[in-house]
Amino acid sequence: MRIEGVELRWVGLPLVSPFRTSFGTETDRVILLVRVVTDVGEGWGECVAMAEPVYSSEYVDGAAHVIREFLLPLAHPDPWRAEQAFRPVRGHPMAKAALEAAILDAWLRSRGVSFGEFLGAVRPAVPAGVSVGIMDSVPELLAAVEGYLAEGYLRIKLKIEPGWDEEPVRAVRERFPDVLLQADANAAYTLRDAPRLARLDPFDLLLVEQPLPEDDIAGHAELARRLRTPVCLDESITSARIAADAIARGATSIVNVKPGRVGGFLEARRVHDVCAAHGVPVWCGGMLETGVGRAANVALAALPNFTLPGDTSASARYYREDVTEPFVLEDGHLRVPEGPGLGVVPDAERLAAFTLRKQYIPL
Ligand code: OSB
Ligand code: MG
Repeated sequence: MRIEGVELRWVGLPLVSPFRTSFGTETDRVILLVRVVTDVGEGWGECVAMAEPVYSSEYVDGAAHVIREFLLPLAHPDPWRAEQAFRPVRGHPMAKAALEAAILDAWLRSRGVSFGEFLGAVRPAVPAGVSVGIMDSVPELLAAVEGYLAEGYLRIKLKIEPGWDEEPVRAVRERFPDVLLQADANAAYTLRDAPRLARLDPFDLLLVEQPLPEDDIAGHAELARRLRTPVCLDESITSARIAADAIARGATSIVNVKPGRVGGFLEARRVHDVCAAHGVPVWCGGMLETGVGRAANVALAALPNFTLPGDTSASARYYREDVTEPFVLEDGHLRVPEGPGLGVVPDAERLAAFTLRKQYIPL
């Protein structure tokens, strides 16, 4: 396989409803799609960076620049060699993950192997949770949660921040006593807020996700000692090595795995493996992906140590129209695609309709 060039494509998709987190409100997603062109076929990857550097330091235009100027010249058709070749470029895991995914998709398609088979999927479908944004009022939140449960979602995650934590969590728990429930703070608290976070303990949460800043492993370890609710890290876990370190220090007893955050699917599998070796369960996070990123995430979420439902929701939770055929909930699950590579491709017409800008870079 020889890489002939890469197309970068900026896609704009309105969200079905605004998504508010402790770091901001998303109403439209700008997504960078990467299409690798090789002598034996194409491959697709989705960059999960957001338009602005508010979840992590990466952002769409920065990622496109890094791919074009620094990663593409180093690219190799063998996915492991590509990953190695990208190492001299510091950081930029989302840019690396997008290009790696596109190369991996082309490589797998040329071999007739699916992402699921390649990664080691052990389930034909994965249980779906849903991440519910911060709302203007508790009644509005309860209505949203009720709607998602009626659709069949198997786990609810509530976004929290100081001032929107105990009250909404209590309300959801009282109204839905048996639902699998967890909370995500996106680094909105400090260790001084430990007593306030401990007030979530009575509500039987599966976990509280990333309460403290991403570089505060020691703080999370101290917080974990003070909470009954298990602490789960998202933003902090940027590699398998950091996952092992955070586990050893007692900072995380469950791990959110996002391939974009750790630099690719090969590293994501290593995070899964190192967590499994420590008896730490993992679940698949999300970044409001289109069907391109979702297809690969769903395959990853079918690995054995993904024992909690992920933020792998159906296409309709995010977008009125997806760029691929939509992922749909079946009995609360998403089916793992079975075709070669991602098992899905963007629909040319819809893709063209949503494209804001594109650039082909021959190698
Ligand atoms: O922290 O998990 C997060 C979305 C964008 C950025 C960060 C996060 C999220 C979500 C939504 O929680 C996950 C999804 O449904 O894709
Ligand atoms: Mg999170």
